[in-house]
Amino acid sequence: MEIIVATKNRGKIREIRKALRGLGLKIYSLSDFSDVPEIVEDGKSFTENALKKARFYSKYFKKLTRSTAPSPPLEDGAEKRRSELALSEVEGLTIADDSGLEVDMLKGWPGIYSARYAGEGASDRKNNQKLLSEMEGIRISKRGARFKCVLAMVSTDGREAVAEGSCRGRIGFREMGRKGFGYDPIFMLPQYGKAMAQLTLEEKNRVSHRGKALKKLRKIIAKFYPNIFENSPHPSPLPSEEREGVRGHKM
Ligand code: ITT
Repeated sequence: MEIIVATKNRGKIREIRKALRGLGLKIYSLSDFSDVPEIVEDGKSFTENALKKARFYSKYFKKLTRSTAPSPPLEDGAEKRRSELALSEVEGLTIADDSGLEVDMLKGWPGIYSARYAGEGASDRKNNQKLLSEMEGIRISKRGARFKCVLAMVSTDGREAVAEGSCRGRIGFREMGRKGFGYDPIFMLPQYGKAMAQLTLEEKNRVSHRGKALKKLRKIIAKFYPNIFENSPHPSPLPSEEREGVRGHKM
């Protein structure tokens, strides 16, 4: 089965691919396709934005697969991938992630504006530096923050679900580590004595907001499509009696 992860954020894609490994899914991201339209993230919450992205791209790819279905496969690159999708799409899922950092001292800011905290198109570095300077002089006990992630899932047959995860930590005093992305270098995990950017991908997925949401998402996928787990070499995350079809699911 095909899954489209509706993001171009390479950090998110890496973590999502890792967490959904072993289900026999073909995972594409928006970077695999050319000329994909952008959407405005104008929702008032992570959930609104995640659902908006998932619904929009689900519709977009459904239309695309229909319109490209009669054409033969092309040579290579994105166009070929589009054709592959058109040829094999029987059922499929679009997943979108909206996430961000909520800082206690800043009353939950930057929250849904995390990607553009230091301005439209700002780099991770710029966002981190802005936050560090905003937090200058604030003592450690007042530097609490949490990452939040909402994953929205829309299937081609119209079913929808959302899964959430959060992770508490503290804003550090300087950038540490080179792994991960976004605010990871300044997000400290007291239980590890490390910044998120110092964790391996496996460690991050175990404790992070996205990792927790993805764990719930695997269970929702198992309920939506019990067959993919039966065909997979890895065991289903749910006992068989729990594997029933669900509609409009929230975890
Ligand atoms: P898409 O909308 O294409 O998915 P984006 O990067 O614009 O990509 P968001 O609108 O969800 O994604 O913004 C999320 C921002 O929050 C992201 O750019 C990071 O700065 C931050 N963020 C989210 N998850 C993070 C994580 O696991 N580690 C560090 N920063 C994270």
